[in-house]
Amino acid sequence: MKTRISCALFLLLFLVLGQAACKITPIPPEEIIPCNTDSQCFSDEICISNSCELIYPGFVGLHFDWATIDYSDSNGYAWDDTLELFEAPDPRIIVEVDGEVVFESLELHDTYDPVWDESVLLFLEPQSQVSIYVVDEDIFSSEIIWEKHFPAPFCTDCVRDGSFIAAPTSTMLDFGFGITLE
Ligand SMILES: [Ca+2]
Ligand SMILES: [Ca+2]
Repeated sequence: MKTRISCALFLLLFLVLGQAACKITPIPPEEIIPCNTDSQCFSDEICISNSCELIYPGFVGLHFDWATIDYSDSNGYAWDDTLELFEAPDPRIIVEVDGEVVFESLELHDTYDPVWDESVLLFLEPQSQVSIYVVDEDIFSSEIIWEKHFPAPFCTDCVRDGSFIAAPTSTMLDFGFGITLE
C-alpha cells in the first residue's frame, strides 16, 4: 500500500515538474518567413515555393545564343587582315571562374552575326568571381571583342530575372545571353 502511494506521488511529481519544465523551456517553432516574390527576400536570396532560399552555393546555367559584332575593332580597323583571308572576326566565348577557364564555345568563322546556341552549367559559391569574354580568334593569338567581370555574388538580379542584358559597346552591338538558376 505504501509503495503504491509512493509511486502515485512520484508520478504526480513527475507530471507537474515535466509540465513546469515544458513551460520554462518551450521549443521555438521553426521560423518561416513566407514570400510570394523575390523582392520580399534578401538580395542574395530567391523565393522558391513561398520560402526565401540562398541562391549560392548553387548551380547556374549560362546560355549563349547570338551576338552582333561591329565591322571594326576598338581602333577602327578590320578585325582581320589579308593573312586571315576574311576581315570578319572568328568569335569564341570563354568563361572563367576564379581565373580558371571552365568553358570555351566553338570558334565560329568569319561572321559579324555569330549564333552559338551553347550552354554551360556552373557550380558557384557566394564568393565566386565570374568573367565572360567574347574573343576574335586569330592564327597566332586572339583579341577581345567584349568582356565582363561580374562581382560576387554572381549576378543575383540576372538569376532572378532569368536573363542578362549586355550594354552595347563600340565593338559588341548586341548579345543574346541567358542566365538561369538550375
Ligand atoms: Ca583578328
Ligand atoms: Ca576572319
